[in-house]
Amino acid sequence: MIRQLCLLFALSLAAFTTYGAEPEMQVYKTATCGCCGKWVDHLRANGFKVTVTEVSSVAEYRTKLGVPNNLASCHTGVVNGYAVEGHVPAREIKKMLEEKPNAVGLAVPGMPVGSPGMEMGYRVDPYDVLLFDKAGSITVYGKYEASK
Ligand SMILES: [Cu+2]
Repeated sequence: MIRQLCLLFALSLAAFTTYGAEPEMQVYKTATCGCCGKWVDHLRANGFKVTVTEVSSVAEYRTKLGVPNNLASCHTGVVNGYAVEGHVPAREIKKMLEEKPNAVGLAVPGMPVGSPGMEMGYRVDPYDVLLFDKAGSITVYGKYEASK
């Protein structure tokens, strides 16, 4: 009986630790980037454990992580080996961590108004969340419509 209880306890503990684990994200941004900080707040509010490194230029980290220049934005991050470029919503990042696609990462190129960290009143510009791979192919992973 004790043995069984111990096993049960060990199993539930294991389930809890894998289930309750927060995804850990490393973010590279410049010190003066306000919208980058707001995006980090968005990630933290959605259960990500974020470590921020302030750098003089994000470009070298972007290149190192394999993000193509035409998908560039203001900050770059890495979570579970995936690159995350720009104002990507937590929803698509979680979807990627769950589905584990064969890809380099996600990007929201530029800085669309209304994306997480880029809020400006009620205005929302349409934008796509893009999944990109090593071979250079890009697919739409999430779609956000403009506000009416
Ligand atoms: Cu930005």
